[in-house]
Amino acid sequence: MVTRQHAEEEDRRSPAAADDHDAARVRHPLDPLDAAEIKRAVEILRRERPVTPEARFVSVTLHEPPKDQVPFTAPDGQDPAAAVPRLAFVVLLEPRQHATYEAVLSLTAGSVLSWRSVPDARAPLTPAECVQCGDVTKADARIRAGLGRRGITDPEHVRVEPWGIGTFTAPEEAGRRVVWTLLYYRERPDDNPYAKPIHGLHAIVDLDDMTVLRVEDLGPVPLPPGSGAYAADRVGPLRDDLRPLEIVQPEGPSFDVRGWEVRWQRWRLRLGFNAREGLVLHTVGYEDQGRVRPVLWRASVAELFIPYADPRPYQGWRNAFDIGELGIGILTNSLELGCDCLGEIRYFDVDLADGNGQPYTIKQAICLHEEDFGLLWKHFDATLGTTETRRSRRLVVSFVITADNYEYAVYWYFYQDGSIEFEVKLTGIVLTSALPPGETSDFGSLVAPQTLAAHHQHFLSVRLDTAVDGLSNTVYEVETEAVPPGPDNPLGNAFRPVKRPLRRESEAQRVIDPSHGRYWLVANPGRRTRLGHEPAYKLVPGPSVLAFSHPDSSANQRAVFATKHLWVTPFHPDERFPAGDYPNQHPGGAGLPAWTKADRPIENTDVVLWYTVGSHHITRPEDWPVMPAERAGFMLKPVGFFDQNPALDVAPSPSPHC
Ligand SMILES: [Cu+2]
Repeated sequence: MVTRQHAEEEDRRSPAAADDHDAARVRHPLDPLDAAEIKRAVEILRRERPVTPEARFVSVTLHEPPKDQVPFTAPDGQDPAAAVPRLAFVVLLEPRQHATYEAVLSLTAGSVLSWRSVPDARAPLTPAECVQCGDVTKADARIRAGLGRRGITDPEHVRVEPWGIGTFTAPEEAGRRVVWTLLYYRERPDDNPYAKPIHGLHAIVDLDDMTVLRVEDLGPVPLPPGSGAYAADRVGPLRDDLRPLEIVQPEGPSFDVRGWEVRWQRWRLRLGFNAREGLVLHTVGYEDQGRVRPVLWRASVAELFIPYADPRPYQGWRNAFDIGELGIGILTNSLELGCDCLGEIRYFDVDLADGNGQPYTIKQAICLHEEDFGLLWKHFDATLGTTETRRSRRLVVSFVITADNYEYAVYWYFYQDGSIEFEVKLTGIVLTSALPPGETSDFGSLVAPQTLAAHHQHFLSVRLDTAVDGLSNTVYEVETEAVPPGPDNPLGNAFRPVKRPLRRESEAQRVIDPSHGRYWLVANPGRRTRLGHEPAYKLVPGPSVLAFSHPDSSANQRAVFATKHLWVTPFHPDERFPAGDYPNQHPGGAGLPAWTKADRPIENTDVVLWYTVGSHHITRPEDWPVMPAERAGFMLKPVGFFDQNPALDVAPSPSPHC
C-alpha cells in the first residue's frame, strides 16, 4: 500500500553521500549498513552474479553476525568490530524471470557468500512499482471507462493504492506477482482522498510485467459529498487559547550517543534499522553495581497485520501485511523538530537502497529524547512530617511510518526503575468505502454522509529475543489463584500467584487473561540473586484482542500469529518473521505455525518471545477526517532481577520546593 506519497517524499530524502572514507571506517558489528556499504554491496553483486538491468532491489540490509561474534557490551576503548566481517543481505527480484533472489555478501572480503532463487516467493511491493502500478491503472481504457461511468473525467485527480492480493487471484493468474487496487478521488488537490472512495472499480495488476490483467467494475455508487479536509487552512477558525509550553534542557540531554550506541542513566543499548522492520534495538542492558546486565538481545516489530470486517465483494479482500508485503523501514517518515518529538532531540538518519540499488537517506528517521513522566516514587512520613519525592524521567526511542492512509508511531520507553515499555500510537485516516445514500452497515460506522469506515484490527508482532542476565532463559506463565477456604485459609482471604514453566513450543501459545492477572516471566534459571530469586523480567500485557476472522479464512491462515498473544520459540537465526519470510501472496502456514510444529523444548535455553499487540478498531465518527492517536502496547518489568527498588538512588529534583 505504498504510495505516490512516498515517491513524492523522495524530494525530502537526500541522495546518500557514499564516499570511500565512510566505507573504510571501522563499524560495530550491529551498526546498520550505511550508504557506502549499500553501494558496495550492490557493486559486488552486480559484478559477481548475473543481475540483469531490469532487476529490482527490494532491500539491502545488514546480515547480522552470529551472537557469539558480538560482545554484549564492549568495554570502553575495546574495538569489537575488528574481527567481525561486515555482511550484507540482499533481496532482489528479476521481473522477467518472475524470480526472487537472496544473496549474502561479504563487504569485508568483497565476495558473494550465498546466492539463491527462493522458490514460490513473491517479493514485497517496492515503492517504485507502486507508483508505476498507479500510472498503468490510470492509463487503462477499462479503468477510464469505469471512471467515466462515475462522472470522473480527470484521472489525474485519482489516487491509486495497490494492495496485496493474498490468495484472491483468479486461477489463470496463478504464479504471477499480482496486486489489486483501491481508487480514490480528490475534487481539489488538497482534499482528503479517503473522503471520496471510488466504489466498485478495481484493477488487478501484474507487477512484474506492469500490465493490468483485468478490471472489475461492480457498478457505480455515488461519490460521498464531503472533502474530508483536515489541514489547518481548511478547518475553519483554530483555537487561539494555548500559551507556549517549552521543554528546556539548558545543559543538554542526559544521554550519551556514540555511533549507534546509547547510554542513559543505567541503560545501555544499541540502535539498528532496516528496510523491513524499521527500528531495531540491540543488546539492551542495565548497569547494576558497575556491571551491565543483559535484558534483551534484540527487539523489533516483525509483522503488522490489518484485517478488515466488511464482507462485501472486494471489500472482503482488504487485509494488509505492512511489514511482509512492504517493509516499515521503507515507509518511515523524516521527523520534524517540535512536531513529532519535543525537547532536546537527537535524530538518527538511516540509509536504505532504492529499487535500483542506489543508496538514499531518510533524514531524522529515528528520534531519541527524554521526557518527564510524572511521579517515580513518593512517601510522606506523617510522624516525621517529611516527604521524599522523586520524579520519573524516561528515555524515548521512536519512529513513525505512513502506510498509505494510516500512521503507526512506535515508541520504546526506558524507565529509571528498570522497566521498558513498548507503545504504538495509531493515527492517520481510516480506510473508507462509499455507501448509497440512506444505507448503513453492521461492519463499519458512518463517519461522514455516505462514507463507511469498516471495522478492522491491527496486530503487531513484537519479536523479543530476550537475554535476561544471559541467553539461557525459561518462560513461566504466572496467574493468581484464590485458595479454597479450609484449615490453611480459615478466613477465605488467601490468594497466591501460581507459576508454571512453559516447557515446549506447544505449551507456549498463550492468550491474555486479565481476570487471573496472567503474565509471563522470563527468568534465568542459572542464576540466583542475593534473595534467592531467579532474576527475571515479566511481560505485562496491555488490553488486547485476537483476530475475529474465521480460523479457516484466508487472512487468518496467513496470519496465524495473530490467533495468540504469546508464542515462545527457541532462537534460530533464520526465524525472524512470524508470517514467514515472504507473506506477499503466500497461502498461509509459514512462520510461527510452521516452526512450532516441531514442538521444540524451550526451557533454559536461548528463547524468543513473540508478543501480539492488538488494537481492535470499531470505527467512530470522531476518527474522521483524521484519527486522534489510539494507543496499544505492553511492558517489561524486572521481577527479582534487582534486590530492591533500583531507582532508590535517583536524586531529588533540584527545585527548592522538593
Ligand atoms: Cu484502525
